[in-house]
Amino acid sequence: MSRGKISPALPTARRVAPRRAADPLRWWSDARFGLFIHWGLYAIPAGVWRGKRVPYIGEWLMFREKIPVATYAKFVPRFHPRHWDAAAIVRLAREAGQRYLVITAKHHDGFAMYRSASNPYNVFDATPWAHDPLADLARECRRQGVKLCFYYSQDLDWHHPDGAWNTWDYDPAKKSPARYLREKVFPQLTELLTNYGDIGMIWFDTPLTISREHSAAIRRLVKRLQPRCLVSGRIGHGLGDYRQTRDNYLPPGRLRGGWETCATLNHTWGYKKHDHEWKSPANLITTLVDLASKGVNYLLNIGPDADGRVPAPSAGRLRAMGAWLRVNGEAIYGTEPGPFDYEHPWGRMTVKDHTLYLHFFAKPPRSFRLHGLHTAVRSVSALAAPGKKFAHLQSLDAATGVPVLDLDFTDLRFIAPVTVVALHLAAPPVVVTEALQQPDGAVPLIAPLARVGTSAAKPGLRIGGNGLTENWRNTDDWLQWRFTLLRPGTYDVTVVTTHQHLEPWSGGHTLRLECGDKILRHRTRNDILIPGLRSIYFPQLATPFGRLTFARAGRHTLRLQAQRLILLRKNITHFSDGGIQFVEIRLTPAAT
Ligand code: JFZ
Repeated sequence: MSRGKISPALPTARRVAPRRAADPLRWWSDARFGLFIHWGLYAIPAGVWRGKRVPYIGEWLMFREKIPVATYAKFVPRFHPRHWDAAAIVRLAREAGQRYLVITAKHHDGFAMYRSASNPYNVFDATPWAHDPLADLARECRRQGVKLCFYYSQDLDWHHPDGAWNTWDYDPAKKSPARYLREKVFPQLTELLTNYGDIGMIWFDTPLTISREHSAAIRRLVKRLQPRCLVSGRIGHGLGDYRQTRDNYLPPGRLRGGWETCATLNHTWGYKKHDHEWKSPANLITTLVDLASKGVNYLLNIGPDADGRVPAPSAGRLRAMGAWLRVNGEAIYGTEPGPFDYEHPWGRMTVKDHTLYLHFFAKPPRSFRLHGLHTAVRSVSALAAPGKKFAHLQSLDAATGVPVLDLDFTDLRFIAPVTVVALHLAAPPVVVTEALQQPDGAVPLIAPLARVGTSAAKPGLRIGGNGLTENWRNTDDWLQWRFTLLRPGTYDVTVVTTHQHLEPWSGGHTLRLECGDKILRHRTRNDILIPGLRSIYFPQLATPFGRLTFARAGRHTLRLQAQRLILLRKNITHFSDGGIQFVEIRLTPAAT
């Protein structure tokens, strides 16, 4: 048990949200892990067009090459997947530990992968296969106990004259979104929500031109036909039942509310015959843990080929994830995110009732220490060997009152890629909620832990739901942190910024950092990449800011403000506002 008095200045909180049985998201958040399937005509070209390999995601071929509708439709008579096996695909999802499945019923190319009575441009009526794969999946999902969900592109449609973004066949001035909804979207959603039994969710996508009114009308239709069917965040205008991050995005810390990251096993959603850059099973399992620790679902994709076959590397990786989940699944399914807002250098945490799970990404030291947990620990054991108990001791840091937990992992057997240790607590975890110095000396000052301030009437800068700063485009606003140091000394200061790897980096801004009587100024830069899971698609870019020396342990305040901004029009995209995409400030003990 803890000894001595806890410093009253340290903000603490019980970080486990009470689970409401009536929560419509409950089946989905408990599932944590789903299978995404992108399958359509684009599997025929498979990432090759006019003899050349295309560099972008395979299902965007028609748009990127501006292929006329009449030309693209020539794929239709060639679609005859002899190896399609719905039972095997649902079985693969189960073997992987994926408890819901989302398949493309209609992607942006406008081709329906099911028998659509309202539109003849569909797999049953237009191809020689003359078969409804979604009917197969509905049967198999019911039989095997996997939740069936449909992806539907409600805005972009490069086939229908009124769909968004085909401006090479059709005059944009003549497009009528209302007619598109009336002629295609509403009838097809009605078919999907009437003819295939209970549907767990409609996974809408890419709401780039749709009005709020139309997003709302679509939501009303879904809820009228199947009130329990969830609506994904990409229906647009904040009308989803949960929110989605950018593709393949890993947030810097714990997110609030329902969130999902959809991700690829290689670098494409639709099948590309030349994309062999498969992520490793270790990367995938670590990503699953990372996302679960932040309260984020992981929707991991396969792209069957034109014959309906699942690429062997995809299946192998999913099965490896399932093998890990068969041992450690209790630390993923039905869990809450970890109690701390920030990541830990050794791994991640999840919570279920009175159990705090420590997910180690590498063998922990024999003497392992955790800062900030108030709740009494009853016992400690590894999920892979529950009979073996590990010694533990709780105390308070004399200088700051921060609760400290020491664990003796002398005999812990580390099983790659992630070994899970369960802390059985006396109650749900209560932790210090402010940024705390970690036992390795680092202090993680991530954006969500900051208070936003301004010298203007009101700030423009805000902390996005995905944990990054948004609209940081002025010099009036600032971020301010309170944090606790257990060890005085000199620390290297690093500012971390990011961007989506296919979009321009908005950098070169001059930032001003103030802590005590010290002021540091530097221009953000993009030549120092911090390695790690997040950097694959969202490069984590380090800007060294110099050093800070702290004469005393205890609580400190640090402020970060833009002093000079470089705002370029080219940095404003559909997904980025061109401002500072700030991730965190890292304080790390300076090498003496
Ligand atoms: C969309 C599709 O365009 C793509 O083909 C695939 O289906 C993917 C899962 O979803 O791509 C997006 C949509 C939204 C964002 C990024 C990619 N976003 O909000 O950053």
